[in-house]
Amino acid sequence: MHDEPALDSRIAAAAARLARARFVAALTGAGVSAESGVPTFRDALTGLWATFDPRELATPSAFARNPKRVWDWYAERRAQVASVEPNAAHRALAEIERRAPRFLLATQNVDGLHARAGSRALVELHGNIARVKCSACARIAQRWDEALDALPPRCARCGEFLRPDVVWFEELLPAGALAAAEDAARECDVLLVVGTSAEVYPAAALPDAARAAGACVIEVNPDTTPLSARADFALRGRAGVILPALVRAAWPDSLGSASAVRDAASG
Ligand code: BV8
Ligand code: ZN
Repeated sequence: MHDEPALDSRIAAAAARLARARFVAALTGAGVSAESGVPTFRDALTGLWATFDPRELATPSAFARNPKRVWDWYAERRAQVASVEPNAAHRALAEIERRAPRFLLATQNVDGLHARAGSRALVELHGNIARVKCSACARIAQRWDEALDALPPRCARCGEFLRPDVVWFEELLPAGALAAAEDAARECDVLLVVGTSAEVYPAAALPDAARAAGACVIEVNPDTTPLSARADFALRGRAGVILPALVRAAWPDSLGSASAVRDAASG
């Protein structure tokens, strides 16, 4: 599968660190969902969104300027996320959670695919696209799947617009999630950094916090990122291929599990 011997031996060396780790943490970005068919942030927006930079749409000011446009963008993303399945990378991270003595997964993704793959020790740093909350009183409304006449709908309590329960640029992350991710970065033995361009803060500061605390940083990404030169292992390839290979190398008996066999087969 991996014709570069170098990559196999680096996977084996990284897997050895993973197998003996007391506490494994992971930070994921849009790249981990790419093989499920969810476009990453850097993949140019398509269709009627092609003219927008996602960072333009994911801001409080964009919502204030044109709530319907922002709501429509999220409604389209929500429909897409609901139509796809977790992939081998999501499943491998759920397997690592089962194997490691202690584990925490911090994701920047709002697609909910990690939870659907079975991850439980999980914090969503940027919220979740399946939840809706009031833009004023923050009451969670869970109404997005109803046929909605006026878009966006209004809060039953205060009448203000509802919005996706995600963190927009210039908004603070959920304090608990960020604190849990920062603690894990400081205390873990191994930090897996998977499918992120490591450019959006404060999430992008977690790998250096882990390195500073002596953790082994393993990056999985087909491309180089600002972090690659500082990672202990920069494993070049798609997460849906590299992560199952890491699991098999770290826990050879995991080969027994059905998902590992299926992943091996899917290659
Ligand atoms: C805040 C939710 C206080 C919404 C998102 C310090 C320095 C500079 C700037 C700042 C700073 N601190 C704060 C800022 C400002 C800003 C920021 O970081 N700006 C950046 C652009 C420079 N941060 C904020 O605003 C944060 N809030 O700081 O509040 C404050 C208050 C007022 C004023 C200032 C500060 C809030 C940030 C959160 C924003 N919300 N998402 C939604 O999803 O709609 S961010 C969103 O973009 C994602 O969640 C993610 O975080 C980011 C996209 O990055 P990635 O996930 O990494 O995806 P990307 O497409 O970029 O890359 C994909 C990668 O996958 C690539 O590397 C590719 O090679 C790889 N890949 C592709 N295929 C695969 C693969 N890898 C593996 N396998 C594959 N198959
Ligand atoms: Zn309200």
